[in-house]
Amino acid sequence: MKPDQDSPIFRNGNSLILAYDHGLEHGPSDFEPNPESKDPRHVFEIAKHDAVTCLAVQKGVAETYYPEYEDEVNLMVKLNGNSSLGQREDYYSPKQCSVKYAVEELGAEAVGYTMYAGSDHEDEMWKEFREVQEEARRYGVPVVMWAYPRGHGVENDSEYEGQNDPDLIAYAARLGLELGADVVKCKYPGSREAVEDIISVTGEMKFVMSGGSKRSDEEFISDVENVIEAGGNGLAVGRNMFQRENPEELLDKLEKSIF
Ligand code: FBP
Repeated sequence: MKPDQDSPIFRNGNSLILAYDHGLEHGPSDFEPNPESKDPRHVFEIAKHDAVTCLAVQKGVAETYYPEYEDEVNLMVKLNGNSSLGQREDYYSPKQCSVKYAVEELGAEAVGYTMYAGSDHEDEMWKEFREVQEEARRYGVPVVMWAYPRGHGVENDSEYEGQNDPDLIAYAARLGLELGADVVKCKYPGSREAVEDIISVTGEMKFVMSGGSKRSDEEFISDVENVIEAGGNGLAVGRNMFQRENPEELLDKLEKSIF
């Protein structure tokens, strides 16, 4: 069963996903610009803002902190992830949590899964994603694919400049539609026109922009507005929120732009 548009992670069809899995993906150095963000409660407090349609965290953070916030925050459990410490021949993001555990034990309203298109481990990740997608359908919760073209298949292709190439991002995004994601989250491809090109191949699936490293309010809002004007559906943002001292000001502005 495909989840309906009434899922709480959508508001007027759009989403602002606050992502806070950086302690796993990048390590505590991401918290240094704003040490308050070391404490998950600080980010759960940010997620109470009306503009935030859900907070995406890993299983351990959800287990410990979500019970205090379940009445005020919608939870997305990120099912896989990888640290920057592990050494592999190519990109792979192992799964740590099932959809069943995320929904039944943690109270998730949605699940997220990273897919590295072009990695030597693509087949393995497709298999894991198949299980995630089919289980999510049984529970009626939306599946968000973090869609990144990364790995030997991408780097070795001389036609492509790498993971920021708009054509490659479009291919990774299209995989989301083909494999049954409800939302695809991609790096900003550089312009409104490039977002339009990507969205032209993603059908009914929703498209949200990935926040990326911290930049000024103006630059950030301009990229988000380009995404919305191109027909996109919002963003998944981490560092541009929790590395700021007053993320509420930016959230107030983004609420107007996205919804
Ligand atoms: P940011 O807005 O900080 O980029 O966070 C969004 C996110 O998808 C996080 O969920 C994740 O930790 C991070 O980006 C991964 O980014 P990358 O793999 O590019 O380092």
